[in-house]
Amino acid sequence: MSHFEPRRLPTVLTGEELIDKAFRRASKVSGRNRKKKTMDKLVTVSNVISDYMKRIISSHPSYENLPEFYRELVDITVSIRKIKKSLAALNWAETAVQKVVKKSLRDIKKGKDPDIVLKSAYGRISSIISQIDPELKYLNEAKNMMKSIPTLADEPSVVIAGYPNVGKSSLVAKISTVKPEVATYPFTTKEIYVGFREVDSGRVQIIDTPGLLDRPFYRRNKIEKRAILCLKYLADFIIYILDPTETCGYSLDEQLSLLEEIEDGFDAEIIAVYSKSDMHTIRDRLAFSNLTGEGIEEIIQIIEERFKSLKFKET
Ligand SMILES: Nc1nc2c(ncn2[C@@H]2O[C@H](COP(=O)(O)OP(=O)(O)OP(=O)(O)O)[C@@H](O)[C@H]2O)c(=O)[nH]1
Ligand SMILES: [Mg+2]
Repeated sequence: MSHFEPRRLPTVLTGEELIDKAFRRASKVSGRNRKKKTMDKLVTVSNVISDYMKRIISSHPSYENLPEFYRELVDITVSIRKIKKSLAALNWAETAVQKVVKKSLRDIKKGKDPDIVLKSAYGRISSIISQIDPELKYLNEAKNMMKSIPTLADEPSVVIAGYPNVGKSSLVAKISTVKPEVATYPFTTKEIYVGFREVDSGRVQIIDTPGLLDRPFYRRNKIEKRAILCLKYLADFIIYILDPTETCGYSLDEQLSLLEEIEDGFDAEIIAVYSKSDMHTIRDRLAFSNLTGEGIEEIIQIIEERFKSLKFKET
């Protein structure tokens, strides 16, 4: 799907930490000639800051070129506009520091007192870096928030969807490699979890999504929007889980109404199944239980069948 790995974004230092790092490195510069030594110090500070800014800037993808799924998912999680503004500020600071250093080197060459030039350069560099401290902090926050964004492979995908608390994550844990958290309250799953399953014809992605309520898109919270993006962009096949016991906290009618909307609103083929079959005897659809294991093999069979004909990429 893309090589964007939000998990790999580096930690971003605060302004103070970055200044410390640069000045500490410069303090290690040795030499007998005071003029030469001071110039080396300045070059070191400039290099440390330049390298650092470039590393942070290049760790971010070009957001316009990301696949739509990622772009929308990133924008739900953080603000792409704010990230871009922050990166532009880092770029500005990098250039500004370089200018200060170049000017200082010229001044020393011209015969100004190296100690005085160095002191004034350090002051100006500190002030430039403190100016972008809010941007550095935002980029670090963004990095932490983006940790939850999964890296998806361009592979056939089954999306598990349904109302909150109906047993989606429990099923995903049973039939795939990922073990999302399971709990007795709704909206336990807030992010997208990606597990895999080997089928005869290759590997299928099994995607656990946050619970959805039956309401218009504009009223949905961030958590629900993540599920919608999976249905819209990733699903080759949707398994929609209905909890007829209503112990999830929502009526079967509400759950059926959302099912209809998903059937109308998305292209992917969809199958609806009943969960918690250990608690009821309704069998007008396939019913499964994560507790007794009833119906689980059938669900796996359905996935096998569905993906038999799909072309798998060579890996
Ligand atoms: N009796 C019974 N309880 C189940 C079954 N599957 C899940 N549960 C219970 O239902 C509750 C919700 O399970 P989850 O797997 O977290 O449900 P979810 O749909 O992922 O919930 P959200 O992430 O909040 O949307 C938990 O208390 C589970 O133990 C089942 O087959 N039978
Ligand atoms: Mg869940």
